Amino acid sequence: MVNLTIDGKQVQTKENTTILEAARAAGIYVPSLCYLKDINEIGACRVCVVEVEGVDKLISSCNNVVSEGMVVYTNSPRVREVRKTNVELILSQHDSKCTMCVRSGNCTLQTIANDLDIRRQPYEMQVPPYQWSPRSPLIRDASKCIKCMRCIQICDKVQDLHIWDVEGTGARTTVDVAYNNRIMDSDCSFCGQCVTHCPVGALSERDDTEQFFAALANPKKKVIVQIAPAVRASWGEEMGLSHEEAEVGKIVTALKMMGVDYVFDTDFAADLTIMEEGSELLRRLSEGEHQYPMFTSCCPAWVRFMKSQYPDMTECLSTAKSPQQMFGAVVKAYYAGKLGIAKEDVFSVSIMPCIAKKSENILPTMNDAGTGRDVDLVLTTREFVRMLRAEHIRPDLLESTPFDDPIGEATGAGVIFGVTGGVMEAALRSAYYLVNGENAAPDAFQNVRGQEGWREAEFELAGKTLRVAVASGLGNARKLVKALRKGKAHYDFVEIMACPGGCAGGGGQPIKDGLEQAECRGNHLYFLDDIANLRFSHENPAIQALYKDFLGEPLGEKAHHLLHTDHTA
Ligand code: HC1
Ligand code: SF4
Repeated sequence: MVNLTIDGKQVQTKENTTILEAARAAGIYVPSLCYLKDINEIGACRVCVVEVEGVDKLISSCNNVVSEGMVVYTNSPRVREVRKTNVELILSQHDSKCTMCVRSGNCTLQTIANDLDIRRQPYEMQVPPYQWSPRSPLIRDASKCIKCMRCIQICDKVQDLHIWDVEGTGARTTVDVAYNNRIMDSDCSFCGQCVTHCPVGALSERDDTEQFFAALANPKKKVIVQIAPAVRASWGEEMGLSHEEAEVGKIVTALKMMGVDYVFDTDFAADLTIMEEGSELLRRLSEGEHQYPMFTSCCPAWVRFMKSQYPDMTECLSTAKSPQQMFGAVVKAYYAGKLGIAKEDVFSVSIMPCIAKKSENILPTMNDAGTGRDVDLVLTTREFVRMLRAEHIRPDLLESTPFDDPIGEATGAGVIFGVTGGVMEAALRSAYYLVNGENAAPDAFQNVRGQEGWREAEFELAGKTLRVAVASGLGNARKLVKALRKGKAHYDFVEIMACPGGCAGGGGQPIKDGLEQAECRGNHLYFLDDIANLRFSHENPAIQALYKDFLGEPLGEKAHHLLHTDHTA
């Protein structure tokens, strides 16, 4: 242990602890901007500077460790002055139009500048211009970038994709897509992890809310919205609602108040995915040994990653489309008719915890109902929250409304799609039934739960040992795929989600700078599964009715046409 003094307080901490961590653990808050624990500890912004007795210069506290007898001042007059100057210099290269910024009210730079009582700009302004393709699902505004390097590090260290790099020199240094590439032509998965780890408004999703309001205002359109599993565990965060208060039924009410015609649950389509993917798995297992496992295909960032990094393995992806796309196809090809609407008059919207879904819905193959696009518009959880604000809807005053029939019904198995391991668990529940003709206990497969980035389990199925693995975060996905290619790992079925923690930690989710929320949101989804009336996808009566009335059999001709893709686009 190491003993030191911070702001006159005796502190004891483990060796190699940074001064910043030691101070914060002792209840002394040192502000920081570029710092991200274990990911970005480079002292670039110099907001966390502290004074150490016997050391001439102020030092950054995020990347200097404690030593025995050290005497630290975190807020001395010298520290305050230098910290303020450092922030003023950052602001001199930052477009500080906070009133129009997507992160206003949730921006670490704004908070720090306010806390430091900065009211004027003493330095000459040098703000780089905004130049970016408005078509990209992921937007970078160079005029907001503070060169903290967090996006570079998240993409390198967590997602192992290396999309961003430093560009230019001196005052013109900025961050851009590496090798002068354009984001749309790069291997970016659009997972959005760089967005959720940006402390300011430099990175965001493309804002598509205007298109939503335009569709609502169009009398010819029936607007049908689906809500993804993980959205229900996060949407209330920015509105100050607890998990218990932020019932999914309040989202339904709010959307109806905005003028939406029908609101359905993507969890229904997750149940449908299980029927198709579970059947596909059993068929594959019956074919005997394969070199590689079958991979889940519901995460579009993972599918994009696979296609760009390991194109020779794309055929190992399940052909099942994601629940979002299955839903879009079924709504237009089938339920529009049931509701007495022409499919061309349906405007199909999804609210997703994800940015990559904005690139999935425009793939040319995602047009199985023949209207151009099965899902017309994808909005993130953050965009939904912004729409609530724009409509002046106070969610704390809302009552809950049930999802619309007949495809509002879903099971606990569908809910846990939103957490890492959930797709696997839901699939195993139904695969067991399909093989044995009876259910296992609903929690029989909970060994696949957890936050570890790559985990594995074995289960007995059809008299054989089924080897499964679950990974989240593309860096973990790459490690797993590499192990498979080297013959160091062998599995039958693998679930991969691009974002750490699964969709609960998705790139379109509300941002709490420096705090990872995926585990807490995931636990809420497990809770919702636990209290659900139905916990097996194959027991969903709306799914049974859909097969009986329309689809026929899982993997049958109609299902194949509407619910599957070969991932060639
Ligand atoms: Fe997901 Fe999925 S779970 S991919 O994370 O399979 O985005 O929530 O909607 O499509 O169901 C996301 C979440 C979501 C799909 C489902
Ligand atoms: Fe990297 Fe994901 Fe950001 Fe793309 S969206 S740059 S893959 S972190």
